[in-house]
Amino acid sequence: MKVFINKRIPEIGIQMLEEAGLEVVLPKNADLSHDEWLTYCKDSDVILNVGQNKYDEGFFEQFPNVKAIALFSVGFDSVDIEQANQRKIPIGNTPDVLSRATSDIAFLLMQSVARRASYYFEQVKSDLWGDFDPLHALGQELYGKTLGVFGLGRIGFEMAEKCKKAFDMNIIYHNRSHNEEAEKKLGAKYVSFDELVNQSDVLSVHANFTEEHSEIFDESVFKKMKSNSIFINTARGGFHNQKHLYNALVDKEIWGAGLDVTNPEPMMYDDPILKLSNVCVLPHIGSATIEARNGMAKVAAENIIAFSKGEKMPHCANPEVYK
Ligand code: 8YV
Repeated sequence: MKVFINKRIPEIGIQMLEEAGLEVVLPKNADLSHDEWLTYCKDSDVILNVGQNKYDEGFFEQFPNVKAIALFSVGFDSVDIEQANQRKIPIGNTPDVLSRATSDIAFLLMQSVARRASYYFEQVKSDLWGDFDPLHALGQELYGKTLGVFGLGRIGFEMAEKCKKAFDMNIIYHNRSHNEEAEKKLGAKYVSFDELVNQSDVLSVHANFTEEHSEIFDESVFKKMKSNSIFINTARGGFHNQKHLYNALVDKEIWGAGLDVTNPEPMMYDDPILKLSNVCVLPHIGSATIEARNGMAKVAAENIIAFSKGEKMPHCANPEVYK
């Protein structure tokens, strides 16, 4: 069975696949053009996908040889799951192993924005470390404030737990379903979307992205948020309208924003949002730790090995294919 991996991943994953007797195809060139990528897909049984290649109806039509896809990500918004289901193609993903790392980044962004870390770092680098001014560009403390989590799954839970432990924050959340563990352990309270938007001092996005939520955080939502509030997005850039976010920041409708994901991605270096002092932007590094990436490589390999033995993938985004 031929497994095509489009970018080098931690060695552990490759080793596991080879030890399981699978043929690993790993191009030397880390940056395949779209056409090169298609050529490799044509010749593969399974794809271990790194990055945001799209798997839609056209892809599945063109490559009936592809029998399974193992994503090197927890998010599976790059795949048309309906189409995969119709063809009984299991889509593996990598939950859990990156929850700590990604929630750490949400937590880091929240603090950097609250204490204006990016602004001050820029000041120091630009030789603008001026005289002490008791009133200049003050930050805000997070103790006892309200964290609103949009999408309280594994990563949202970890973020909420950190905020509870570090700052004794009140946790409210909006989700497809109730998260009983979070309610019991963290005293998290389920609220409507409007209540989440109205009541959060920090609103952190952790949901799985679907088209139905495309740019759900738009001008109408930012207008309803508190003027001291911080918007954090470490999930997918498609959740927010970036122009509207920029306007909300400039008009001081919200206090600041911390983004590890942008809309579009990668974002332009001259995007006006980068000029704002109340913003911190990172280039989608939520899972970029040695521990998380090793874990992702292992889980992706486990998914493929299970598939190659005719077993269920242990982490499958569309378990309905096994029914
Ligand atoms: C990946 C991610 O870095 O897991 C996810 O959903 O967004 C990140 O961990 C990215 O998708 C690269 O494959």
